[in-house]
Amino acid sequence: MESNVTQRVHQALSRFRVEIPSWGFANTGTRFGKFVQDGAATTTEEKFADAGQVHALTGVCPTVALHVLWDLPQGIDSTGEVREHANRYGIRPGSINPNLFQDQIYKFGSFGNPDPAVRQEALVHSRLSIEIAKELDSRDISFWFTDGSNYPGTANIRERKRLFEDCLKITHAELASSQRMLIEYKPFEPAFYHTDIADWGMALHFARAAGPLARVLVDTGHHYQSQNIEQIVSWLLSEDMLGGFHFNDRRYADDDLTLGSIDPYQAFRIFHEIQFFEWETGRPADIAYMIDQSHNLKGKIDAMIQTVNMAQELYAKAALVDHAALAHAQSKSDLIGAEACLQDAFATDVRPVIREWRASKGLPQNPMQAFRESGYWERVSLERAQRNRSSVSSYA
Ligand code: PSV
Ligand code: MN
Repeated sequence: MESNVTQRVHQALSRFRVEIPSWGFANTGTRFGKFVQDGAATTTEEKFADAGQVHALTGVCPTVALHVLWDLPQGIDSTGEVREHANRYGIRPGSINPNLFQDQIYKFGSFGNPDPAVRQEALVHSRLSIEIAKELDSRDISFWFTDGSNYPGTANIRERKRLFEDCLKITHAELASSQRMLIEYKPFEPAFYHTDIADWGMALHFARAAGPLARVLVDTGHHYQSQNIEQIVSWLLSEDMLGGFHFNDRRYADDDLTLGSIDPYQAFRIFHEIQFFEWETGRPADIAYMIDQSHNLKGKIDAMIQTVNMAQELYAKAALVDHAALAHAQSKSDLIGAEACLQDAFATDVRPVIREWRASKGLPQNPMQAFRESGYWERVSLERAQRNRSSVSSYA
């Protein structure tokens, strides 16, 4: 491999870190049922143990995203245990995700609910989530709202927008100056007529209304078919408002498929826009890269390792774009030349250099194989099988 390629890939991999979600290790399913896995994590400790495996083998996932209700059921009182798990399994708590959708009171929304008592509850939970983040030294509190409505005319859309602005401002005031509020958008599901934060423009508006520490979070699965996500990313970067990503792939809606499994060129183009921005401005983009996938059919740890591999490959390929040549071709409207800069980089097989980089860091060259040979999954499957099998749920 050309030494320039080796050097660029090594530099790219050395700065690339990606957070993995605790919920990716637990049994989840579709609304039609769950296919339980004997080895799925059944406790927060087991989620840390599994996430720790992924980090130990890949070396690039030092943090795990936590969902407050799912991972810290006792709120602040759970933080002591979480810290112990972090020390024991070698992976730190990452973004804290408030849960403003699961409780029965949120049937008609949280921050957008017309009932002030429900909004108050949502504010209390948000404050608690920020406290938890402070306690765990987590920088990002990542807000995703299911708020919306299912039928025309049933919600006052303008009034709800105002309520959101108020609640986000109040919540933002609780942040320490070292923290950030990330606001995630999603076009639909679970609401099917209108969603209060349905797209990046709405998220950007709310982030600006909330205060200076708020940024937009882009979940790659949360777009309509064929939407140009890299353009959204470029716009947010140029406004200094891109806070982070939830990576996954999709074919139809928010399918939570493995990153790059359907359209690897899409994720490559996103990484390219970010690295091109960094080259042009001379400053690193302050972005939290996170995975948001929860696999029902693939082995959970396998799927996470596969995703991390893919993220590294696509990030490394994007680092091979010749930025100077691209800028020149763009300025001359040399379409073939400009497009070739992306295509050549994307076509480069970076896998041998990635293996070399891993070896240079004392990591297994093939983390998937190392995991499969470790016997970890077989061991935890035996330990956890009974608990998992008794948790099967259905609509009946
Ligand atoms: C919603 O679809 C979402 O993308 C949010 O980020 C949630 O926190 C996550 O999935 C898990 O349900
Ligand atoms: Mn998400």
